[in-house]
Amino acid sequence: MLTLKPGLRLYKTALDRAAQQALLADLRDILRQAPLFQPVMPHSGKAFSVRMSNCGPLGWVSDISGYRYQETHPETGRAWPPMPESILRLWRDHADYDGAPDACLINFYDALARMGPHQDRDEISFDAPILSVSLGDSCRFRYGGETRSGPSETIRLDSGDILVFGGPARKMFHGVDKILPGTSTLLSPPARINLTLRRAR
Ligand code: MD3
Ligand code: FE
Repeated sequence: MLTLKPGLRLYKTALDRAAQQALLADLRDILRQAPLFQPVMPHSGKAFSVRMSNCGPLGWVSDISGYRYQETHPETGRAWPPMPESILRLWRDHADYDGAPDACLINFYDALARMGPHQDRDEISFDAPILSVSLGDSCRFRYGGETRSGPSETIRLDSGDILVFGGPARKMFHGVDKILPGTSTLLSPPARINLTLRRAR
């Protein structure tokens, strides 16, 4: 475990190849029931380059009217699939927090997808950490301080890495600058999947 900043912990290759494949099998099951959707930005309606789905009691969605957590898939109208034990275990083993996550956002990146710098502030409380799991292609991940344009650093995230953002790191700006296409053979065709486990309520 590496502490990158106060509250920001990196567990390099927390999942070995077999664990990554087992988690991926669970995700394929989830995505059959809750297909990836393409969120759009509030107000502008401009599409995200990242496609998304969720599992757990609550899922994060974005549409023309805003960002929010909701209990159902925006297109099928069905409840999100439950969080599998494989995901709950990652939280228990790394989050250092009493209480289970109630939302797991699944972000799917093709070679050209990115996520601009932002803060995660749609959760009711900031006392719980956010845990992120990377699968598939590596990316250049940017994280910084309290402002969008303030000083920032980049690290490469590889398949199987886990990041935990708690305490003073919970409100930091962060984003995905670039996918490094073809750096992993886990997914075919090559892509990156990121899971973020949260307590939304
Ligand atoms: C730092 N996802 O879904 S994960 C997101 O790789 C998001 O898909 C990126 O940012 C991705 O909101 C980055 C790392 C991450 C997630 C949540 C955070 C970093 C964070 C919350 C607070 C601070
Ligand atoms: Fe985020």
